[in-house]
Amino acid sequence: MVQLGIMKNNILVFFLSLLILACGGEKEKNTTSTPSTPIESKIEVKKIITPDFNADSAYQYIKEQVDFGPRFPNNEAHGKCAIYLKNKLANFGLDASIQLGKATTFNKKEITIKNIIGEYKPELERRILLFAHWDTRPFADQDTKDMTKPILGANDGGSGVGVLLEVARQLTIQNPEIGVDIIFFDAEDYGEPSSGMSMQSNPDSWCLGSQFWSRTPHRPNYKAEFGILLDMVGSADAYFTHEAISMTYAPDIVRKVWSKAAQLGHGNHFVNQQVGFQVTDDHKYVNEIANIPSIDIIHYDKNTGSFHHSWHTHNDNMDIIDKNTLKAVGETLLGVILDEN
Ligand code: AHN
Ligand code: ZN
Repeated sequence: MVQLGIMKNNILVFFLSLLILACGGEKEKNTTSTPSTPIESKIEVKKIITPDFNADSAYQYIKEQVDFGPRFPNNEAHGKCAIYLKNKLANFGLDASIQLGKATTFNKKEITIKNIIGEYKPELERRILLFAHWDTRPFADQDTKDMTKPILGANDGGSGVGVLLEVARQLTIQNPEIGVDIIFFDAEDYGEPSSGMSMQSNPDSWCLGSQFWSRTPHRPNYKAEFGILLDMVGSADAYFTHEAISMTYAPDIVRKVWSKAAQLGHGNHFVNQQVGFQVTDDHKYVNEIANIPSIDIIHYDKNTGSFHHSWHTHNDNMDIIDKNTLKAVGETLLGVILDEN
């Protein structure tokens, strides 16, 4: 009996040992016998995530601006829209303020500048600056009729702001750990009309709000790692090329933004092409006076070598705004910000 007991035990030990060996063998196989496993695990596989950006919201924010009517310095709609924009930024959880300034236009009008500022995570040192102008042109000098009447500026004024408002909303939802400042510059579009052969008689008559802010930023010694300007980013099939001032001051940022766009499938809008197109726009002053390397995402028309055909005409209304373009720009911008996170 005793012997049988021992035998039974021996058999049990034997089978147990087999089991342990089998399991151990399996384990070893997993860790050492397939040499490709540890090497593979060292390769960082970066998933390309398409950030949430709601083009319907951006479209709605453009429409709400346009519904005020033409919005140029000193007019009533301009005052109302300034409050609307500040409240939007505040409601999305940003620290919102209006910077006031004075300027004289090319035609000797004294205007009050209202730059609208939203600070996301103002306590963080590392910051990105996003900007667009929010004022609209007080005349339609590129039109053939009603040239002295102001335009609605759905694309030129409304579109960049609409996209940035939706970016602001998404920031507070997606909560990246990087500071972002959103500035809507005033009085960009009060510049002297070009006459005759000269394309630009007085470049410094444009961009009065960004010139003012660049000399006296909302915080003394304000710094951002880089800046991105949106201008006329709402038309169907918008075509963005490497603008020349952007390439002079911030070529790395141009490459960063255009490659993010390509990664997200928006290479049809963000085209890797430099066409000698140089635009006196808000980024010029942010680069040259505030010393923040900044780029301009601005529509370029291949056929005319100018802007969208609705530019500074009464055709610049909601009819030309396209949600696909808003989505392409918004996703790209958010993608760039989240990569800095
Ligand atoms: C000039 O025509 C000097 N600058 C074009 C910048 C602009 C006007 N963007 C929108 N409207
Ligand atoms: Zn304009």
